[in-house]
Amino acid sequence: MGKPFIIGITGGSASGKTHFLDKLLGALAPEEVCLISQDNYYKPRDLQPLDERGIHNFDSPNSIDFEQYAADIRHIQAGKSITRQEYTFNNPNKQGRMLTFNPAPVVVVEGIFVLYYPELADLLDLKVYIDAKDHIKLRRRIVRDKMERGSDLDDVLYRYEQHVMPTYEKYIAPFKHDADLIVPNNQGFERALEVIQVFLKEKIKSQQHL
Ligand code: UZR
Ligand code: MG
Repeated sequence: MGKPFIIGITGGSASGKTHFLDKLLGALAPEEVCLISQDNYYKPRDLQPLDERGIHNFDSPNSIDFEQYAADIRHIQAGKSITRQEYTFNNPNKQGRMLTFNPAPVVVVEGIFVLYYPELADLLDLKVYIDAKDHIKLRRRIVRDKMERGSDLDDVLYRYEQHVMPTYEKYIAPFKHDADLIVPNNQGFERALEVIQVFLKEKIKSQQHL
């Protein structure tokens, strides 16, 4: 197998990164693609930064073990498998499963800081930024945090105003200009998704001839 093609997906929280990836991966065979999500590189909770009220700030770039993340991506790039313990969102007492990632012709690297850290950004062959209006992200975030992550509204709004937005303005939005493609996702991303799918399928095909 030749060198994998590494695609990075970033954008603000609740911009639709995970949803975009679900669709993208759904169009490829499991052995054709490997997703290494930044979510699994949160540091253990006792090492994550706290804000002035003593609340975990998951949106600080320091909450991520980006060195291990970059090292693991390089491993995959070199054709080796990696294992990583799954990060259990908002459930510190639950032990995450051990996950194994195998090399594949397409490797997807996804998370809010993948363009911010040069160690990560430099590994990417294509950088995609998913963009949505702030009020749409907030709406999605309220719904998601309630449904999937079990938070109450005060908690969601506190985090959004104190952590999510400041991080977005400082560490995410300025890097939009480093992206190769910006995908608007206020209503949907169907056509952009199709373009990227076709492109990746071509990449996979050309890898098979190496
Ligand atoms: P996306 N996050 C949690 O809710 N719990 C954790 O243990 C770790 C992270 C959230 C984090 C961030 N913020 O905004 C979001 N908070 O996950 C990033 N609060 O994920 O890009 O899918 O929105
Ligand atoms: Mg996500």
